[in-house]
Amino acid sequence: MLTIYSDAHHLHHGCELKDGVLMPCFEQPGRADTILARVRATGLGPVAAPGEYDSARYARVHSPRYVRFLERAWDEWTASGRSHDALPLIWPVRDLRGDIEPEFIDGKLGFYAMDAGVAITAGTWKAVRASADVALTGMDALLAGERSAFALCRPPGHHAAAEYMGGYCYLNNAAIAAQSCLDGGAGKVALLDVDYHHGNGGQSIFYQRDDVMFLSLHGDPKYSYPYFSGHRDETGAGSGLGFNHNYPLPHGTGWPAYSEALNHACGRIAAYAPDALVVSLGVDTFKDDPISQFRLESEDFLRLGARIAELGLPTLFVMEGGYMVDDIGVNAVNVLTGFLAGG
Ligand code: OKS
Ligand code: ZN
Repeated sequence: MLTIYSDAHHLHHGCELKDGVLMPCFEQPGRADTILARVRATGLGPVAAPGEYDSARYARVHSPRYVRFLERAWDEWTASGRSHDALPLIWPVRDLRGDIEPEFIDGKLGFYAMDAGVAITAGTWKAVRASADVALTGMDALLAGERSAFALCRPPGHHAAAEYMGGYCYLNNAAIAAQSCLDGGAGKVALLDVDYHHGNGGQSIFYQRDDVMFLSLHGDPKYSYPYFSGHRDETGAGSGLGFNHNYPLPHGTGWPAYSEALNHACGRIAAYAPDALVVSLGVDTFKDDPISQFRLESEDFLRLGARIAELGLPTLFVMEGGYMVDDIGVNAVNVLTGFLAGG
């Protein structure tokens, strides 16, 4: 399987507030380095650099003003005299004015964010762009006839919606790739999110559409991030009604219950009969993940990949979450080798 990877992710390494203390993000460069090392050690296949794409490609699923905000945020932050990470710290909740974009950067940060887990640093935009380009390049490989590809994206993307960032995500790499597939001639695409956290960004972007079916297996939002999205009754709206499927699962979920939900989701994908599948691949469902509550074992990731392969679809894997444990490389690549063995 072809892997797309860019070193530019090293330019992004921010801080987050964890339990009231400012510390380096769990979402750190070592994650992608460890996965790449495992791709090489297992001989998964060739590793290629991404092409460069016009930012209009990102604006197929994001608003142009949001893309411009991301591009300029660091310069506006430093122009106002700051030099440490920019973090959003105020949000237009409920009856506040969410309809007027503030002019000062501190206001803009909150306007374009769902939480504070999105540090913007000097290298963030370059890394974010390269990550989206990794996904676009992977999709181009599929459009050129590859059965599968692995977009080793960092930073991740599945919490980012049309006009906001959140949860370590800035541009929604998987959604950008799914849209690119449609723009390249596909009629229908399925987006399956197996990260521990609900893929609220992909859900939001495609909620009213029937040309992308969105499905997510995740920790129940009653007690898992992102808390305000991912319930079972979120099934789409307008012509998208019936094309959004959430599988919230309880703390402690292991392979038996997980695979039952996965089988159900795969059944829905098969009935939808898409031209291609994009998988938001998070491996924070692992038993030892430091911020998640499922109990998948390393071997279960082989089974996960094999089940996805049974769909027989051209498949792009887009890297999302999974945190700094030595096993992150083994677990991510197990999904891919399981897919290759199963398909
Ligand atoms: C704020 C950021 C919390 C983000 C947690 C979820 C990240 C993730 N401290 N999403 O898939 O893995
Ligand atoms: Zn996650």
